[in-house]
Order: sequence, then structure tokens, then C-alpha cells
Amino acid sequence: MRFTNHILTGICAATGALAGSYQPKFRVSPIDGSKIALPTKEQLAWQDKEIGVLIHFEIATYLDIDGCNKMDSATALGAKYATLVAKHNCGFAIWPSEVTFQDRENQTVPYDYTIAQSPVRGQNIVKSFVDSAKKYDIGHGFYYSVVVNNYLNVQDSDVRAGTWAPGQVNITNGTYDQIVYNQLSELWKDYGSLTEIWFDGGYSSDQKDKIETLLKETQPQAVIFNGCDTDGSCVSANSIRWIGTELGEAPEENWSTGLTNDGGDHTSPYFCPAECDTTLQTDDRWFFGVDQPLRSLEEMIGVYHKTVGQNCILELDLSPDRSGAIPKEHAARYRELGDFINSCYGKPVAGHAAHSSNEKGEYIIKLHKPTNIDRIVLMEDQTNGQVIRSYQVHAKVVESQDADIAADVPFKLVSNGTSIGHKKIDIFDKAVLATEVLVKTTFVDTPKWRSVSLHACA
Ligand SMILES: *[C@@H]1O[C@H](CO)[C@@H](O)[C@H](O)[C@H]1NC(C)=O
Ligand SMILES: *[C@@H]1O[C@H](CO)[C@@H](O)[C@H](O)[C@H]1NC(C)=O
Ligand SMILES: *[C@@H]1O[C@H](CO)[C@@H](O)[C@H](O)[C@H]1NC(C)=O
Ligand SMILES: *[C@@H]1O[C@H](CO)[C@@H](O)[C@H](O)[C@H]1NC(C)=O
Ligand SMILES: CC(=O)N[C@H]1CO[C@H](CO)[C@@H](O)[C@@H]1O
Repeated sequence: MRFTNHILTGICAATGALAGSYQPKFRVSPIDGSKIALPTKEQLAWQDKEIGVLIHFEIATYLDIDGCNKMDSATALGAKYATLVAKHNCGFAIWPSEVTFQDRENQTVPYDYTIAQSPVRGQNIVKSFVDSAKKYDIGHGFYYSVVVNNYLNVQDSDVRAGTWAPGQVNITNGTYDQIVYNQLSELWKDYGSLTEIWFDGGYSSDQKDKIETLLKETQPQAVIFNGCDTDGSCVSANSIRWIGTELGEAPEENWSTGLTNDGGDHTSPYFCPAECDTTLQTDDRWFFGVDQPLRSLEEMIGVYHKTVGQNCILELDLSPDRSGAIPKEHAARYRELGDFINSCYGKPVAGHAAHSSNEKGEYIIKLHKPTNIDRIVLMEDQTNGQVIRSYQVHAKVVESQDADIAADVPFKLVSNGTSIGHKKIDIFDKAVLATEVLVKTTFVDTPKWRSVSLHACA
């Protein structure tokens, strides 16, 4: 069981479908007349979470303990939401779905490939997960693949005509779409308010309208992964996009806007920020693999900087083992990463500093004594859209702690870039002793800073 769909098509196959009821919201730049895409409050609240987890725990697992009930690893990592794979491509449902459908003989038959037909009948992993997320006060959501279902012989949203393997059920395309709709209804109506809904590989044009309506009725606040096609037809205004790889890297230049599965597009009228999903296990392994090595702490710190540090929300895989628990080594690595983030970014460098921003889009930090810094964290207030188009970080660099901070030292460029958006972290080539930092910008409207902070972690 591997994620293949969003490699295949990060966006859905709805090409040619009429653009839906969601028109992009934007305003016009008072400076150059360009379009500035406007976010929904749900999209901003989601970007604010910065880190989530995607939990893969399914049919290969036979529970004899009350597993999958703890979110310790997610919280130790600092994740603010967890999305559970409720049905992967096998078609197996980890909740006792009560959906029935008509077979080719027009008999009503149950969808009998669920936890209720397994040795752990009586349990409902989806419900345990939701209860647990609530207890730990983190958002919850579901992944349900609508484009593949091996049990029903479905690939790319179509029931394949021709050959059926033993155990596969013979249905029509129309019946398949109805089953998807009914199972999504169960997941979206019975388990509270969802933070995120994951469409791996999108959804088909035949499914789109019903999904859009059901979302509006049941989960209007959820952010929708792969919610838009590149032609601009979306199932929700709260859509988010895939970054285009499963490595845990965003391009250096990565905008909160645009519909393509890459660094996006600052000229797009669609606010549609990116999510970077990746694994802790090596080899792009999502489900627990026996003896599968883990990526090192150093590599995961790099992942943090290339995702959260490049305006992408990090969604890290959590893979419970066959007992339903997070293996000890995995738990330790999530905690180490969470600890690193806290210790490096928890609070800016000590010492007093005076801050100011101005109409020129600058941000100035005057330090009261020469201070060692090796990185800067920049955050834009995107309430009225992402408006900064480039920035340059300059510092007054001195040689010693005893340097006179009043002395006239020239500014020196220490880092620069284009997109900031929710967050940009720049690690300098080397640490410097600074007395003042000046961030300059170019923009399509006067920027509002959410925060600028200096750190020393090396
Ligand atoms: C099943 O119902 C459909 C629609 O009512 C009908 O066209 C079809 O002939 C029926 N099939 C069988 C095997 O009875
Ligand atoms: C489902 O639809 C696809 C695309 O139209 C078609 O190729 C396929 O044969 C259909 N499947 C069945 C079982 O009719
Ligand atoms: C599936 O149903 C169709 C339509 O009744 C039939 O033509 C086909 O032979 C069936 N396939 C199998 C493997 O039963
Ligand atoms: C960043 O600095 C380099 C070196 O001075 C320059 O070539 C590049 O154009 C700058 N980029 C931005 C976005 O400021
Ligand atoms: C690597 C990558 O996808 N970069 C993109 C970043 O965003 C700009 C749009 O402003 C694209 O042109 C780049 O291709």
C-alpha cells in the first residue's frame, strides 16, 4: 500500500468541468494594479498550525490492545492537527461503515470490507482517533481516497471493465460514485468538525458537484487538500494545494497563492497555500514497515526548514505498528524534532531590542548590545493577502561584544529572497555579531508584519 495517486495526478481529472460556484476572491494592488488573492480565515488558521500529522494505520494491523488512542507523539512534535487515513486504496474501511449498494443483480448488499468484518469487530478506529484528538486538543481530519478502491476494482475513479480478481465486487460506475458519497457522508456527518479533508489524487468530474454540496452542508470550515483543479474549479473556498513532492521540501520561492503543485504563483487570484506531506521512515514508506530505518534528526531538521521555513505546512507521517502504538524509536525522533523547534525558535535571542516598521515596507530591529545571531524568522500578516514580493535582510555587523553600538557601521546583506507569506526562515551563511537589523522589501501593497525575530541556534 503506497501513495501513488498524488504522484500520478496531484490535481483532479475534472478538466473541462465548468468552474464551480467558488470564484476566487482578490483585491487590486494600489501600487501596480496586480491581483492580490485574499485568504479565507480558515486557510489562515490552518497555515497557523504549521505542523500536522498524517496517520497510516490499517488492515495489516490486528489489535489486541486499545491502540491508536494516544496523540503523545503528535503533541511532542508540536503538531496542531492530525489527519487519519480512514480508507486507503485497498478499499478497507477502518470504521464500521453501514453503507449498502446494489449489485449487478439488483440485490442490496453491504459494503463488507470494513473493521466490522475483521478479527477486531466491535472497534471503530475512526471514533477512537477522534476521541483522542479531542482529548489532546488538536484538530482532526480524514483522508479517504475516492479515486482508487481495489475491493471495487476502481482505478482513476473508474470501475474497470473486463477482469475481476477473486473477492472483488462487480458494480457500475454510478454505483461506485454513490458508495463514495455515502461513505463520505458517514465520515463527515458523524465525527464532528474536521480541520482537514484529504483528497489523494483529487476527485473525478462526476463526483465533484455532490462532494461540493456535501462539504457545504457538513464541513464548510474544513481545509481541502487538492480542493482545486488547475482550471480553477474548486470544491471549496478553503482549498489548499500539494507542493508536488513527498520529500518534505518546498521550493525556495513558494507563494501562498496559485493552483499548481509547486511553488505556486504570486500573480494568481487564488489564495491556495501549500502542504508538504512527507515520511519519517525512509524510502517514502507511509505505513509501518518492519525494520524500516528512520530519517536522521539532522535530515528532519532540514525538512522543517524546507517546509515550515519556506511557507509550507508540514504534514508528517505517523505510522503505528501492528500493536497500534507508535514504535519507541519513532516516538523518540518526533520528540527530538519537537524539542529542536522549541529550543531554536521558542524565543528570540536574549537582550533588549527596539522594533519598528514603516511605510517603506521596512522592519528595523535595534539591539541594545552586540548580539550573536545566525538566522531570522519573517512572518507576513496575510489577512489582506500576501503582498511582499522580495526582501533583503541587512545587518550592522561588529567584531566584538565590546563594540560601540552607536558607532557608524555600514549595513551588510546577510540574506534575501522572494516569498515570505506565513513564514520564511533564513539561516545565514555564518553567525554574525549584530547591533541592528534592517529588512527591506518590495511589495504590491504596504506590508503588515506579523513578526520578525532573530535567533542563534547553531
Ligand atoms: C436492475 O435495475 C435496472 C434499473 O432499474 C434495470 O435496468 C436492470 O435490468 C436490472 N437488472 C437486473 C439483473 O434485474
Ligand atoms: C466506467 O467508466 C469508464 C470511463 O467512462 C469506462 O471506461 C469503464 O468501462 C466504465 N466501467 C464499467 C464497469 O462500466
Ligand atoms: C460484471 O457485470 C457485467 C454486467 O452484468 C457482466 O457483463 C460481467 O461479465 C460481470 N463480470 C464478472 C467478472 O462477473
Ligand atoms: C539576492 O542577492 C543576490 C546577491 O546580491 C542577488 O543576485 C539577487 O538578485 C538577490 N535576490 C533578491 C530577491 O533580492
Ligand atoms: C520551483 C518552483 O516551483 N518555483 C516557482 C515559485 O513560484 C514562481 C511564481 O512566482 C514560479 O515561477 C516558480 O516556478
